[in-house]
Amino acid sequence: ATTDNSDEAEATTSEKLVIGFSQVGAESEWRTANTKSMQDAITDAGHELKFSDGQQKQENQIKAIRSFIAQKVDAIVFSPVVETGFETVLQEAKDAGIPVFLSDRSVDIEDDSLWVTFLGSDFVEEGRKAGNWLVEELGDQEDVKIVELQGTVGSAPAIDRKEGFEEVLSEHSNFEIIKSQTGDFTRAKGKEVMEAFLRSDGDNIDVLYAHNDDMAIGAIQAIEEYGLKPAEDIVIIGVDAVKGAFEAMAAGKMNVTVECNPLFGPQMVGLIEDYLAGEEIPKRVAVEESMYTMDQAAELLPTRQY
Ligand code: GYE
Repeated sequence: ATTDNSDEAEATTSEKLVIGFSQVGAESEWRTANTKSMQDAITDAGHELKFSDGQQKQENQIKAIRSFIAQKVDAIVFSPVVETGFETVLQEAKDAGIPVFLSDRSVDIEDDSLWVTFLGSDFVEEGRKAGNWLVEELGDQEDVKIVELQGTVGSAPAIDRKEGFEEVLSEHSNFEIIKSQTGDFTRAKGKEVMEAFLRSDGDNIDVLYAHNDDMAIGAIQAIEEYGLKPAEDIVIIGVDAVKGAFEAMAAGKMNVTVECNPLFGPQMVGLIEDYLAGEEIPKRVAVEESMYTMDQAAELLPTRQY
């Protein structure tokens, strides 16, 4: 009977599950693609989805998880807007015997028994990729002045993308980050903060490092309105590799984007099914991704899925 494990697993996984998904919000193209990927994967697998959009607010996410617990869902997929402050509610889920699967963003919590696994990208590595590209590109230029548009304050991707980027630049004294502020991962905020950067530092800015493409795209608008040429007067680096970035690159307005793949819904559903079928799954699962430049944009644009 012990060798018959696979049959048993199949019998268990073909069961219809009720899955609660507490999503961050709808702040970016990346997020929209991620939501769709997760929704499709859950319903295509024949499971029932209970979806909650947190509107980038921690308290909404805590409420959503409590409601999933009250509804006795089989599993919770949770994409935490910020890293800290979720201990209590995750303990409540654990006490109720409901497994929590961290999706996209991780938490900064000592007790890692409060969640089953974290499936997401390596944001520090994305920051390093952005930094390494810049060093390759402008490494021999003197006195390179960078402005940084950070993601949501306290979120894993904002903290880690800053860290990875700074780690690389710290070894090159010709680079200086002269301004760094949050644009909350949205186009509107990216534009607004870039306008402020331009007002104070105008023609001194050589490079924009934006923690996501949406903020970069908002900033491109601000740069054009200010009368400068994005990608020429100011080098523009984004993260995500969403369609909007490929369009901007194909139009010669953005230099590079580091890929952060949001299409891991099927991978997540696989992990949930495996876990509930009694399989052991790793604590950390990575999403695969790459990096794209302006000269590749026109060719790759039609094939981009998000
Ligand atoms: O880069 C950004 C989104 O957590 C990886 O959140 C995600 C980030 C993504 O708003 O566009």
